[in-house]
Amino acid sequence: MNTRRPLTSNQEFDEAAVVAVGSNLPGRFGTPERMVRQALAELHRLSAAPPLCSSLYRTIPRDCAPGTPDFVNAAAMLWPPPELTPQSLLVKLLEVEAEFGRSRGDGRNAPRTLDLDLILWGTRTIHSPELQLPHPRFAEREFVLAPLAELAPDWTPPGQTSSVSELLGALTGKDEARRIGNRQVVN
Ligand code: PH2
Ligand code: MG
Ligand code: MG
Repeated sequence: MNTRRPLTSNQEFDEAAVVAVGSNLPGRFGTPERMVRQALAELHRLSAAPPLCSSLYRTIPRDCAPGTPDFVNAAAMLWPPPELTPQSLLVKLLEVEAEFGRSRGDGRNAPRTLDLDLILWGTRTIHSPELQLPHPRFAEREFVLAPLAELAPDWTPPGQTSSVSELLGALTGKDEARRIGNRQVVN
């Protein structure tokens, strides 16, 4: 069972890292849906408290070549242990991608077995070539906001003046993300 409740206090958000999870190629654990479920379970290792995991969504590819398969997307909130920095968490996410058979060099936004993007970490702001926090485009992406709105609807992330659910509401009508599964059981 996922024992954490949806977050309500900003103090909790301040310590939470948001990881956007995506897959649109089958891999060693099966379909993209199974890849995402397995990845959510794997993220447990990178959190000092049980992660909060969203439902899974089937989403229309954004900024991808014509014919790109639909994605399965989800979001997880982690409470990284104190020894992890944003950079070292990013390295660990890339390691998990590699374990899940992610190949790089297939071109921009090519189909992938697993994509783990560090989107937000509390109020932290980072602008380095390898990592930008908050992720510069997360507020335009239904495939990120729809799952995140399940976990932290009332959070106003750094750099925004609207809550996650308001940001999502500003995008609705495009119908790009459809929920396909229940919230992940992680414990
Ligand atoms: N990821 C991208 C580009 N486009 N579209 C959807 N629907 N889902 C994604 O995860 C996604 C995308 C780059 O990583
Ligand atoms: Mg991505
Ligand atoms: Mg990525």
